[in-house]
Order: sequence, then C-alpha cells, then structure tokens
Amino acid sequence: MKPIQLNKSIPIPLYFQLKQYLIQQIENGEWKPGDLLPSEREMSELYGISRMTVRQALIELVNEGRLVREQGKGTFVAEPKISQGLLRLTSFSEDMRARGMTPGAIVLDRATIPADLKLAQELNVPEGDPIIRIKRVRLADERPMAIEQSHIPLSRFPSAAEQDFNQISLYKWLEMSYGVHISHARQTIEVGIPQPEEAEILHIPRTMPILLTERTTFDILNQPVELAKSIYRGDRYKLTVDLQR
Ligand code: 16G
Repeated sequence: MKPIQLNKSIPIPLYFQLKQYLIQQIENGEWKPGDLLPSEREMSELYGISRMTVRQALIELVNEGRLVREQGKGTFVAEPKISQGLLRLTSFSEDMRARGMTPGAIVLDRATIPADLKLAQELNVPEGDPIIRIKRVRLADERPMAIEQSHIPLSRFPSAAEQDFNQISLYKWLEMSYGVHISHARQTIEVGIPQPEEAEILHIPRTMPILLTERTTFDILNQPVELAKSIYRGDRYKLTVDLQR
C-alpha cells in the first residue's frame, strides 16, 4: 500500500478522503477482489490519522458492498456486483456466460406437489394439478449466487420428473425437449433477509439483505411455462434500468 498524503487543511473530512482513495485503488485494479487490506492500526500509522477515522471509512465501504469484513481475519476487497439489466429476459446460465463466468447448479430438492390456487392461476392449470418444484442453488465459477425454486406443470413437461437439472439449463432443456420458445415474463423484486438455512447455502451472514424475485415466464404462444421464486445475494447483484424522458 502506497503512502498517500491526506490533506488536513481542506474542508473535506479525512475519513472521506481516505474512502475516496480506497475506492480509487479498487477501481483502478491496484487492489483485486479477495485482497486483504492492511489492518486499522497499520492504516492509521501509515496515514497519520486516528483508528476511528480509518474505521469510519471502512464501515462505509463495507456498507456499500465494496469491502467485506471477516471476523478474526480482516477486511477484504469484495467481488464486484453483477449488474442485472431489467429489460432483457435471460436465463441464469446466459447471464453468467455473458459475464465470462461458468454457470452451474446443484439441485437441493425436487418434488411433485399439487397446484395451490396461486400456482394454478399463474401456470394456468386446474387447482390440484401436479407441479414439479425444483430447488437449485445457482453457481457462478462454483460460488453460490442465488437459490432458485422453479415450478413447472408436470402434465405439460412430464420428463421434468426424471431430468438431471444439475447438468443442464432449464430454459435450454425446455427448448430442446419440448420446443418451448421463451418469449416474455412478469417479474417482481423485493428486498428481504435470508432464512438461516438460506444464508448458509449462499455463504452470507444472516443479516445480509437479499433480493427476492418472483417470475412467471411465458412462451411465444403466451402459455405460462414456469413460476420461479428466487433469492439473490444482495452483495453480488445490482439492478440497472435505462430510463427515458
Ligand atoms: C433465471 C430466471 C429463473 C429461471 C432461470 C433458468 C429469475 C429471476 N430468473 O435465473 O426463473 O429458472 O433463469 O436458468 O427467477 P437456467 O436456464 O440457467 O437453468
């Protein structure tokens, strides 16, 4: 870490100057995701400022998702967030590949359940109809990013009961096995806090916010194909929208 001179004679708080400097180091690649930062004590000696001032800069950077603190280990540079456009309908696999990462999935659970009122309405099947529920943890470069729970009607896609979804993209499989062309979707997004077992699966603290999404996906004939309830790591996702006026 290069010694920099913080300017005590300008009306910009020292913690803020340090924070801007640290952001610069991350943005110009001087520090890479996963790098360990010097300790608070080291930084306070290096910059001639109090540990409280260093701490304030670090806390803000942790809250903004640029740094992560690990108990007893130190403060590390966080992985950059994945910017998820809200206008294009893509699969998880397509999203991750577009970012140069290798997508993956581990099936946590698969069950056949009777459609409750909501599933029946969303998937356009009679109440009580069998629905396949597939719960997968989604991986990018083998690291957990999301938990997706997909519901698809068994009557239309009977071989979903046997297919190995650890290996294949759900959208690709629907296309290859049933000629389904996915066309549009309706999606809601909310903020939440993970259940303890979800935090464990995603390797995140229980207090970390998550994005909860619900998506009903339709094919080109306007038939609903899937209802997915998913949770995404709040520290790895941000949503982007292009606005026009
Ligand atoms: C997306 C979808 C999910 C779908 C998955 C299929 C949301 C917000 N998005 O992640 O509904 O099951 O793609 O991905 O839920 P796959 O084709 O890679 O299996």
